[in-house]
Amino acid sequence: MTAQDTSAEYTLVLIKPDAYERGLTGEILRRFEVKGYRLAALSIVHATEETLARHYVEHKAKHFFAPLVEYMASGPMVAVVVEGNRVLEGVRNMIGATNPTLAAPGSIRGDFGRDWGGGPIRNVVHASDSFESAHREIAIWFPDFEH
Ligand code: IDP
Ligand code: MG
Repeated sequence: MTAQDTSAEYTLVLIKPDAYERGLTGEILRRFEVKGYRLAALSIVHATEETLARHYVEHKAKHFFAPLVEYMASGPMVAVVVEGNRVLEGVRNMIGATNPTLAAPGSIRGDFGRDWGGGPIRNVVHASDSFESAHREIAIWFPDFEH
């Protein structure tokens, strides 16, 4: 918890393999820091398909599940826990819409993502969408992190 925060709230962000490969990690983390959030945990990880299947369990039945897991396992990425009051809402707002072609300019996906045709949507980052998913996802990527 930072000095100005009245309660700790955490979200899980993944800087997806294409963004890590393109060298966007520093720029994306900088945006969270200048917004005023704190980076509470950080790790570079090449995820297994098993871990990704746990992470994306809600999408298991979707047509894009297998290509999504394959894309996310295609190279190393950065996992981050971001902290601050209303950080879940704030970070979802900062990353923008799922489809990077439609994500608003100024958002992370809007500024750094685009459509590459076919396959899974490569949209630069993941962020938890609720308190419950943040709790579950942080436990997957940072099992020792107390939250
Ligand atoms: P989110 O990342 O904005 O929360 P979700 O609906 O949870 O979006 O989807 C998880 C991820 O699956 C997306 O970020 C994107 O990479 C991929 N994805 C979502 N919908 C589609 C689709 O219709 N086709 C291909 N890939 C998709
Ligand atoms: Mg989601």
